[in-house]
Amino acid sequence: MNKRSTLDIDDFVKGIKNQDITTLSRAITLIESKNEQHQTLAKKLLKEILPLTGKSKRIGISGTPGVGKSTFIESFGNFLIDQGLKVAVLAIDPTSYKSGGSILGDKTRMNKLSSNPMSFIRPTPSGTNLGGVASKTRESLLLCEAAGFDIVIVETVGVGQSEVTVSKIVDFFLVLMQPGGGDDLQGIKRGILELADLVAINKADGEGLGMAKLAKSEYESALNILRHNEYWEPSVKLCSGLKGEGLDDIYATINAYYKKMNKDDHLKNKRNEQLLKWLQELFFEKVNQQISKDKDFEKGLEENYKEILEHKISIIEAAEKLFNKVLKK
Ligand SMILES: Nc1nc2c(ncn2[C@@H]2O[C@H](COP(=O)(O)OP(=O)(O)OP(=O)(O)O)[C@@H](O)[C@H]2O)c(=O)[nH]1
Ligand SMILES: [Mg+2]
Repeated sequence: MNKRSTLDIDDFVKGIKNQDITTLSRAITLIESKNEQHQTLAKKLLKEILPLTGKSKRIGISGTPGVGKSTFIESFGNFLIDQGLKVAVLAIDPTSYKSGGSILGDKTRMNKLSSNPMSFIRPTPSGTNLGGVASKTRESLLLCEAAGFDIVIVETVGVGQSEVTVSKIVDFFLVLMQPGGGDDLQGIKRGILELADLVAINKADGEGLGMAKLAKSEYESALNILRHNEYWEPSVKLCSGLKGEGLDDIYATINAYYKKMNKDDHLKNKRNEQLLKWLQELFFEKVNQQISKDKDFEKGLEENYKEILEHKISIIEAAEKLFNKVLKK
């Protein structure tokens, strides 16, 4: 078994180094697998390919359902390939972790891109928690980097949570907005705006152009208040994923961002901070898993719950008691 797994790993590493898409796809399946043997292999693989990572531009793209993400990525991906770049797209679909569904159907909306040998499109699997899904996405991103992709796009539907997680694994966060939506800048929209390194008002074509221009100035004012990074000022652009317009401007902005962030190691520092946060998150995830399995925790939870209901103890006292019982062992 040992010999076989060593062999497998060598094949995987060789394939990834040779930028072989089939191997990349199999490698992502391996890291997504819940099988313990696969997980051991996956850990080895990730360690082996780590020296090959770090060279891609990691771009997050988010926006509410129907804003035109798939259409935009189809256009933008092909635009990037025309510039001589290799493009990978990893798509996090919240419905997939809620319902167990898949967005493979989306590949049909990215027809030209998905059939281009310079591209790689991969939806994330269904999972039970966003942290877990994002963790796999992060590892998939590293695999894509090692396999020689210049740009790795992580797509997520902006519904309030997943985009925060994605912003922790990418360098640059592009938020797509629709015309006519600028007047209700609260809640989700506001939250997502805080993460944006660039806002693109999509569907700025045909009859929508006037509205898009209006939305642009509204988002510009909103960004003025939100400004979130001392090295980079987010701006607002117009684009049409459908017509393939405004893509060069967006690409130029992304390049300007990298130029600025690469100066004085800002990008390196950003990625290092992201690593630290991931380490913390993974650690707490482990602690969580461990405690959930703890019999004392289960029993203590029940006992304390009962006492709370009987007004014998306050909820804060109960939490402290439980903490002392389980964690101070
Ligand atoms: N006029 C115009 N319509 C667009 C544009 N981009 C997308 N659409 C239309 O908007 C609708 C939604 O586009 P999608 O690309 O599927 O949007 P999405 O954000 O991927 O949607 P979800 O996957 O459901 O979150 C489709 O009917 C598209 O044809 C655009 O640039 N201009
Ligand atoms: Mg879509």
